[in-house]
Amino acid sequence: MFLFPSFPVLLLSVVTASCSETKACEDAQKTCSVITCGIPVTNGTPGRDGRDGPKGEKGEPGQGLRGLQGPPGKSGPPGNTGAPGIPGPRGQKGDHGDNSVAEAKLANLERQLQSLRSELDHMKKLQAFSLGKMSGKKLFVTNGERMPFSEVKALCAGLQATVAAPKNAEENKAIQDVAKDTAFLGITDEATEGQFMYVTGGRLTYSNWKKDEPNDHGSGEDCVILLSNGLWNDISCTASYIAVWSGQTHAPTA
Ligand code: MAN
Ligand code: CA
Ligand code: CA
Repeated sequence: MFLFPSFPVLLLSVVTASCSETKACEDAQKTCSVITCGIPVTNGTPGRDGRDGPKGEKGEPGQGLRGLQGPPGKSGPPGNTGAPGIPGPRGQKGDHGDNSVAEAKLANLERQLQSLRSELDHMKKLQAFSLGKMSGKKLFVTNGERMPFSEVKALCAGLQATVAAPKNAEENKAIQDVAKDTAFLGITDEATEGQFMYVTGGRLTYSNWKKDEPNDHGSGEDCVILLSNGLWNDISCTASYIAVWSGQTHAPTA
């Protein structure tokens, strides 16, 4: 509302209206010294529109009909992994596995082994008694067969025994009595000629050579025999003599 072009007109119209009575006019004169009461005039033409006022507050929701629901939106990204659930209930007891069957068989085998060990110990004592030959802890045994030295070794290995080898006069006599004939001893000089060793290892600690023996006669004599008189002679390993071995007092436990 621009007052400038018609300012005097407006002032006149306002004041004119309020000065319809003398008292009011006088009051107006106290505050508006510039204005003088005058003759009433007709209203001027309305001024131009003023500037837009400030934005009003948001209105209440409308009362119109709600539109149809739109299609579902796209799926959102996956959420984070949730916490583990509580453990499930305990399952029923399973069947006996093969392990228990194997364990039962093993326990049975161990009982049988124990029984066999006891029986073997008993038989060894009986044999020792029947032979009447015991020299210390060694028990000399023979099957009375003659064979080359290689077979004597193989037989003894199969029996987890060692070829008889006397370590003293007492053992020499024990072997002599068991064999009843010329027998191989577990002694050779196959490794180094002239240096007789036990087949189990080690240099001789006892010997009972016949006079002029060992002589490595002929093409070579690397084995040793116990003659029926108890003396020793070196002889060819391919010749055949009685096999005598010494077993252990107890069977190995493992
Ligand atoms: C004789 C001696 C022994 C030798 C045998 C071989 O008895 O020479 O030393 O071992 O023959 O048969
Ligand atoms: Ca020899
Ligand atoms: Ca000889």
